[in-house]
Amino acid sequence: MANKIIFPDNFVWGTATASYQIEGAWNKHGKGESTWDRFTHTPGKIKNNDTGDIADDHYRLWKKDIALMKKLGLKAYRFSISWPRVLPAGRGKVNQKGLDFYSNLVDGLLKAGITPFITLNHWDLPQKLEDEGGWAVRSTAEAFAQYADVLSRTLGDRVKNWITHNEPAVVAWMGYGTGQHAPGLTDFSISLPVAHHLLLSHGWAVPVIRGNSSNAEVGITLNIPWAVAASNSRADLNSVRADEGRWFRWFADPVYGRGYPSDITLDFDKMGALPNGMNFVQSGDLDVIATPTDFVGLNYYSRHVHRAETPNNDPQIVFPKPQNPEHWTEMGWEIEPDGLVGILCRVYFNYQPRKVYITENGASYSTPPDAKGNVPDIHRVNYLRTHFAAAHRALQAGVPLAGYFVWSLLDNFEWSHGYSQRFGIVYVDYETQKRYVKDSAKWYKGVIKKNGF
Ligand code: IFM
Repeated sequence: MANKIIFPDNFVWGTATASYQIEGAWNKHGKGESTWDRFTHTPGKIKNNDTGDIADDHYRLWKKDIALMKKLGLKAYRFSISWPRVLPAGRGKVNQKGLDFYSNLVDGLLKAGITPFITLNHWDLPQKLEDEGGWAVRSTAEAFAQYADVLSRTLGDRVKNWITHNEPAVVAWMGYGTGQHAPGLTDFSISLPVAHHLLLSHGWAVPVIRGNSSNAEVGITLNIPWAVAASNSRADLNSVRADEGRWFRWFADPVYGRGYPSDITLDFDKMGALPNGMNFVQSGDLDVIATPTDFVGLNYYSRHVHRAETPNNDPQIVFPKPQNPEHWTEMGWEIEPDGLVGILCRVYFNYQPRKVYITENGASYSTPPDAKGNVPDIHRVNYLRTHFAAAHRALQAGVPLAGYFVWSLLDNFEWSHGYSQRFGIVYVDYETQKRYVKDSAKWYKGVIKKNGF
């Protein structure tokens, strides 16, 4: 029999969600329009033209969802705030009903014994701010600091764990560079100031939150794949360097006081993304961005194998056709638990964050409920088991891993894939909004209870 894997006392076992992916109520009770509302309401942007207008109807069903979390024994819940629900114009007048929603949610969680972890920006920027230039302009970073102030002043007495941004790389590169995400722009020369203003706003928000919330811990969540080369050829190795540099180091290096990585600056320059150099970086900005944080959140899902097949050796990830659901999730993402050990060790030993959380990890499988209402999502159980074991190996190697948030509590709106991908440990019937606890959730409940498996 395999040895038991037991996690440290007080290990934080949670699940994560994001406002636009679950809340619905896109125009209720004074909420302003977000960039994701605008994007999904534009035909042709999202698979099946799905929108988050209703999503999991969590705005209405939040009490039931907390009861569900309590039943699963979750210790913590990571959720994000819809900025335009609280500040419809992005700054200025507060929408009290929107703020009350989150205040009640926090009270409900605390009453259920669940620790709230708030993410301030999980991508749904107020459209009003986008109309003024979005993340490409510095004033949006200033507005973010005001938004952080409103939230931490109101909830900071009860919420002690704050994440400024979720995966800023995705906003910058996919929202403004490739256009697969809102606001759907396709200009890398805009992406670079976008990335900078996201990071700057993070740096400005950290002391604001600390000032409003005594003993608060503040961090940022970055996405990081396990990038490996298909061969030892210079081109393949270069592809790994360029891709992980663009997706991870471009954000982690400045947050940890190293400034922007020069090799990637060169890459951006070569691709014409820096027509005016780095003129969006003002004096003192890099010090602001490097404001010390309490933790880093890492989102890990998959391994990326790089083969530089394109004529100009652009970073290229090889995605062979998914064959076996034990090796590939339905997103077509390759499963590699060892990659989790790899990224945790790499980030900790390289950047020395005070603490690390896995703020997202999970798998998309569409397993439906059977006639009895059970959801036998065995592949997700295997995915989680092997990744939890990997996280434990990283702990043994000395990584100060403090918690693990499974993505996601509920099946939800998976961005450009609409509702076609299901990441939840709880199945959602979108017609009836009925929730079905999947086998993975039942298994996870046991892990939390035993603090291991
Ligand atoms: O659903 C997303 C989440 O919003 C951000 N990280 C990756 C998840 C799965 O694609």
